[in-house]
Amino acid sequence: MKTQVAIIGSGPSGLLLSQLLNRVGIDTVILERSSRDHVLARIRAGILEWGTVELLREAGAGARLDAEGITHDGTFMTDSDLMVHIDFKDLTGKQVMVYGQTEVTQDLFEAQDRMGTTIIHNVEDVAIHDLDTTSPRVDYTVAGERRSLSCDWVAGCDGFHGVSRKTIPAEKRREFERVYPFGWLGILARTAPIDHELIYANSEHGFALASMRNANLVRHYIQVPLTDKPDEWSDERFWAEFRRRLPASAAAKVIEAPSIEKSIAPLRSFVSEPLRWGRLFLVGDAAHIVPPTGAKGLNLAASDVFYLYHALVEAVKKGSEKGVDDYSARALNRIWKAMRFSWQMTTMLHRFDGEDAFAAQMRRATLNHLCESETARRDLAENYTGLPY
Ligand code: RFL
Ligand code: PHB
Repeated sequence: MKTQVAIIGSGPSGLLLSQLLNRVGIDTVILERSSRDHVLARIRAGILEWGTVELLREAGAGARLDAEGITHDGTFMTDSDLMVHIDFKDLTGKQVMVYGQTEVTQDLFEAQDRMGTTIIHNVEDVAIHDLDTTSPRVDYTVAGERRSLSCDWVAGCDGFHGVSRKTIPAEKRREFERVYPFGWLGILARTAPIDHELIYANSEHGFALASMRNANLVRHYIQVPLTDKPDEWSDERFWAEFRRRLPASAAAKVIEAPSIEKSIAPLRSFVSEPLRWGRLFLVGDAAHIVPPTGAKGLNLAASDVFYLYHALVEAVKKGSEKGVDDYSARALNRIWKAMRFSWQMTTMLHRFDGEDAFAAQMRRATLNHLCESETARRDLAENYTGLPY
């Protein structure tokens, strides 16, 4: 089999890149390790920057998002009973949209089906070869049969545990990492959100986030030790701890319901440089991970796709490799700023085990400063709603 761009992974990065390329007549084949049902069962990100919304529209996958997505003009940050509203719209003129990653992925799969793109699921043992030539090759096994895909370019959209990043020789990669000493326990439940916007809560008992998917579906999180297991957290225990971390006025509005999903995700900051090796590009989680506190994971995947899409169009349609040469530096410039913001939000809102009394005062002072300074609020709003591409 032959294609112009071989894409490894059908998460949001792989699907969005493929969809944008197909729309301008560039041929792709996607190789995915899991089944479609498995990809669609993953509950992950929930907040889209406006740049992501616009890119999904440009890809022809914006109709349901425009009908069902909930636009948010701001968010709340709290420290015990101290509460500050960050009014994105007023401070920056920008908004964000509540629309789950599961929905984004489903819309992109459907758009790709309409396009007739070849997406091969349940592939194993993907191996990328000849990246230093103009005709690389991707070998894989499906239904017990070894096959080969010849291509001009390879997009590594296969997430943190994929093969693409590891294909770049270790001595040519530089990795930066910070692992946080806690995780997020998340639940999904059919009940009404506490407020019309998200609440990021810091308290003496740790962090909590009140989020949502729609008017009758909430996604709530609490910070937990990495050693905790989801089955140690009954619904009753979760709701009690969640309420304890919110300001009293917000806790009073919590309407409990049974969880329909419960999982723990570790928090990590990670970047691997460079994002290009010969004819291979790393995109999204294959190249970088952010802690979810800034809601940047999915949005960074979208901005990487934006840069790579334009670079590949320039290379394939105009024969200029300037864009592909610049891809790594352009994407990393934005990635590092989102890394900084996500790290800062994580530090500002979480309790670290064994911390001293000074740390809690620093968090409280940051919240107080946000309450009193429009400049501080605007800085947060500018980063949260997404820096320009
Ligand atoms: P994905 O979504 O991980 O997709 C990668 C795809 O590649 C496939 N794959 C392979 N295919 C073929 N061969 C191989 N060898 C392969 N290895 C892997 C995988 O099966 C998968 O389908 O990466 P992508 O597309 O770059 O998208 C990035 C986003 O998914 C990610 O940034 C966010 O979901 C991060 N994230 C969150 N971000 C937020 O903004 N808010 C959140 O609340 C949030 N929660 C999360 C998250 C990530 C999580 N992970 C990765 C553990 C919760 C979790 C649990
Ligand atoms: C979510 O709704 O899953 C969500 C929202 C905001 C975040 C992280 C996760 O910062």
